Formats: sequence, structure tokens, C-alpha cells
Amino acid sequence: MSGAPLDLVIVGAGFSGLYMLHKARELGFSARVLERGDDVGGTWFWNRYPGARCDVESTQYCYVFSEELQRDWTWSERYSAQPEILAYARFVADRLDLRRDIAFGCEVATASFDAATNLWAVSAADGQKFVARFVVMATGPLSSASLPAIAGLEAFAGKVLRTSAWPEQGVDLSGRRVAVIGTGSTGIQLIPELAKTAERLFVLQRTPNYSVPARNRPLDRETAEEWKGSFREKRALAKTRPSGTIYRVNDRSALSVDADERERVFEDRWQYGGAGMVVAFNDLTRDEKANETVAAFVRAKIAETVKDQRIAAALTPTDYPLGAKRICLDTGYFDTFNRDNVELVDLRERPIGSLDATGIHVGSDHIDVDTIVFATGFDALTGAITAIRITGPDGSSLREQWAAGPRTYLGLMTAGFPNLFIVAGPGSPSVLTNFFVSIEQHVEWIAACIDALRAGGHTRIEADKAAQERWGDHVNEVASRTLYMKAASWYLGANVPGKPRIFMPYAGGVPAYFALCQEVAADGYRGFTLG
Ligand code: N01
Repeated sequence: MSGAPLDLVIVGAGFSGLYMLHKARELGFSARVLERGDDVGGTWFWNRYPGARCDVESTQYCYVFSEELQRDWTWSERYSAQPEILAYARFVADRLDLRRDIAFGCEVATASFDAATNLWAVSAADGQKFVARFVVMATGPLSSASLPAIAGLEAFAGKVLRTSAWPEQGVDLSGRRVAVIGTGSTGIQLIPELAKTAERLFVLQRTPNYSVPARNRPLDRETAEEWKGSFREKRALAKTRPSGTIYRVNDRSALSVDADERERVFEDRWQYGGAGMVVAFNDLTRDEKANETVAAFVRAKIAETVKDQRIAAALTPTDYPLGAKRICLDTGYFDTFNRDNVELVDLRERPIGSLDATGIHVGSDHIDVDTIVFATGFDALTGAITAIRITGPDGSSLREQWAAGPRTYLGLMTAGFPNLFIVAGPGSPSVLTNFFVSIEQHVEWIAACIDALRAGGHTRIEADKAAQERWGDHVNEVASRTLYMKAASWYLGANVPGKPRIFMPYAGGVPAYFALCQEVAADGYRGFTLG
């Protein structure tokens, strides 16, 4: 890239990067999106495994910044499947004519800030170079896959698949002997699908998960039209909710009603389907005793569904609260274990040893398989950022600065790295929310900030270390009051060996966080230094 520096380099063409590009253009900034994949869509481009589906209702999992996009796109199901969400990303890119400013197949390798010019030099793995005044990391929280190092992987003669990089042309696993490693949201969506056609399916589970039925169904015209007609009001309402998502609210404590009433409320939500189970009462996410009531309800459902009680017990989470890991939504997951061709391998009893040409050693057994699927999660929130060699003006590396855990101010910037923004970064509500709500708020904040810098004749903004420290302490303090700390989750980095255990997202909720961001901007970007 030669010529004048760009105003913005945006890393990633998922839903954050697409909107950031649109917003930058609207304000008259030059921008280029660098995307490692060969199409738009981010997580929905890569995670195309069978059963991949959103766990937020389609009517809420979309942009609201554009009347036209709302009017001209209609979701077909309550929870969209991956192909439809990818089609939506393509529709947005085409409708807003975004592709001409996106470099596909362009994996960012390094970014370094030059203090003399206040410019970022960005290089891609293929040698392309870009220079920009600002860099926006629109890299997504779950885009760096975490693959366990299992001895003997290279010796395995069969097929190895990763849910996070599923072959674009699909893969037919009918009649095959398949092992799936991992029973998080991904595994729980994938397993029922593979079970339908595999000759044998081995489910390798380390930790059982709470899952509630999604009860997906076609989205009726009336509901779709109702949302189109009131999407702004609905989003405004969503922003008053801690998770930025509209669920039926019940402002009673689970402990204030008797067991029959609790059962009625839980059963009603179980039949309705979806993550609203977590807010069936107002204290399920805060009070361990209250949480135990909903956990017990879901455990009883597992026991009711799975015929073999030994298998049911192995599938039942007992040692962490419901919702402390992100709740899973499923379509027939527990039923799948009633099939003759499905076997649960409890890795707590039979840990994975090594692989050989024909399969996997677990405990003292050997599982004969011809396909292994890794559904083992992500180096969440930080992995995609630290994968890039980012250096600040004094030569210090972001990877090293975050070695003991990410530190940011508001999840938007990190001290020592001027003009580098993160969309929905660690320290912001991000993954605890409907991601579209968080994306739109961050993109709009960043765009307004860069616009304000231009208007004020500034060329540089940087988070203050002291503000960042105070914010980090607040993020930790808020998290320490929640039940999130009671599970070994990816929120805490617990799924990646050696990753520091720090609760990464901000658990203070959307309304307080959005208000604070607004206040900080109105106060001349309090906690940032402008130059
Ligand atoms: O990843 P996970 P995921 N040996 O980390 C296991 C979003 N999402 O991709 O729990 C054996 O939750 C690991 O075991 P354990 C959603 O936010 C959304 O499933 O660490 N097993 C676990 O069972 C979700 O929360 C949708 O003991 C190993 C699994 O792999 C997030 O993505 C759909 C292992 C990983 O579960 C991540 O979900 C899908 C090892 N060495 C995902 N290492 C939507 O619907 C890991 N595991 C929008």
C-alpha cells in the first residue's frame, strides 16, 4: 500500500468490522478492512459445522442502525442457523457496498506505532503493508480456536476436523465412526446432528454442561412484522436490560415462592425454550441458593430424558452454578444419548491418553474411529489480539503487557497503545450481552471519538494507566460478587492451559456501562490523554 495513510485499518470483517467500515465512511474517513477469511461474516464464516445456530433470537441478533436493512431482511426462524446469518452478513456487505474496501485472505501479523508520525504500520502474513492513523481490532471474542495438544495426533490416519474451521463445502460423515471432543455450546449443537447419520458417535466429555431446549421454530410473519415495525423501541428496551437482550422479566426471588410455584415458572420457561431460564427469577445469577433451585430443575430434566441413569448422571453438572458458564441451548441433545449408535465417554473417569493411527486411548480403553472432531473452544477475548505482534511507541509488546491478563480502559483501549481501539474487548460487557447491542455501541463510540479528535485538531488518543487500573479493579470487584467466579469457564480463561485466570468481560450490565461510556465522552474523554 503506498500513498497517503489511511484513517483507519479495521481488523476483521465480521459484524463489528462491517459496521465500523460503514460508520467510518459515513464520517468521511478512509478505511480498509483486513480479513483473513475469504468472505465477510467472521465467526459465522468459520463456524459452519452442522447444527450451528444462534442462541439469541434472530429478531434481536441483528443491526438496528439502518431502517433499510431492517426493512429488507426477514429472518425465517426464531434462532437463525449459520447459513442464514452468513447470508445476512453478505446482504449487509452488498447493500452497503462494503466489499470494495475489504482485503480478503489478508491475515494481520504485526502492527507497530510510530511515535514520530503517530501512525500505525500494519503488515499482513503475505507481506502486504498498510499505514493508518487508527487501528480498530474488530477481531471478535471467539475467533482464535483453542486446540488441545494431544499426543500422537500426527499418527492418526483418519480425518481431523475442527468446528471452528469447518470445510466450506461441508463434509459427509454418514456411516462413519466419529469422536467429538468437547461438550460446550458448539458440541451440544453438533452432536445431535452427527448422531443422525454416523455409524457410531463417541462423545468425549470432560465437564457436563447445563443445556435448555432452544425450541427453535419458523418465525411467523406476524412476529417478524411486529419487530420490523418497532425495532428501535425494542432495542431501546433491550438496552435497559443487563444483557442487552429482551427476556420475560420476573422480579421475584426464587426463594420467595414455594416449590410448586418455582416448578411452574421453570416448567413454563423450559417449554418456551431459550436462555430466559437464567432470569426466571431475579436472583438466579447472584444467589447460590436461588441458583441451586434452577440447577436442580435442569438436572431433573436430564434424568427424565436420558433412559440410562448411569449416563444421565455422567451428563449432569453438579459442581458449578447454572449460568456460571454460558448456558447452552440445544435441540434434542440429551435425547441423543438414548440412541444405540451414541456412546458417552466420561473423560473424568477415562482421560484422553494419546492417539494412534486408528483412534484414541481413553483410560485403559481404545476407541476405534475414522474421524475426530475438535469442538474444544477458543482462546476467548484475548487470543485473536495477542496473536498479532502489536508494539507501542516505546517498543513494548501488547502480548507481554497482557501476559498476566488483559488490562483495558472500558474494554475500548489499552494504555501504552495509542490510537488502537478494540470493539467489545475484555473489560467491556461484550460476551455477556447480545453481541449486536455491544457492537453497535462500541462502533458508534469509536466513530464519534475519532470524529471528535478530528474536530479538535488531535491526532492521538491513549488510555491513561491510572484510569485503566481503576477500571480493571472495578471489573474484578464486580465479577467477584457474581456466580461467574464459581465455574472454570472461558470467561475466566480457565479453558486454555497457562492462561491467567482473570474474569475478562465486564459484569456490571449494559445500562450502567453504556451510561458510563457516554459520560466519559461527554466529559472530554475522561481517563484518556489526547494529543
Ligand atoms: O467452547 P467451550 P464452545 N480435553 O469452551 C472441552 C459461543 N457459541 O465452542 O468444559 C477434553 O464452551 C471443554 O471441556 P471443559 C458461546 O458463547 C455460541 O462450545 O473445559 N475436552 C468443553 O466441553 C459459547 O459459550 C453459539 O472441561 C476439552 C469444550 O471442549 C462459546 O462460543 C454456538 C479439552 C469447549 O467448550 C464457546 O463454545 C457455539 C481437552 N483438552 C458457540 N479442551 C451460538 O449459539 C477443551 N475441552 C451463538
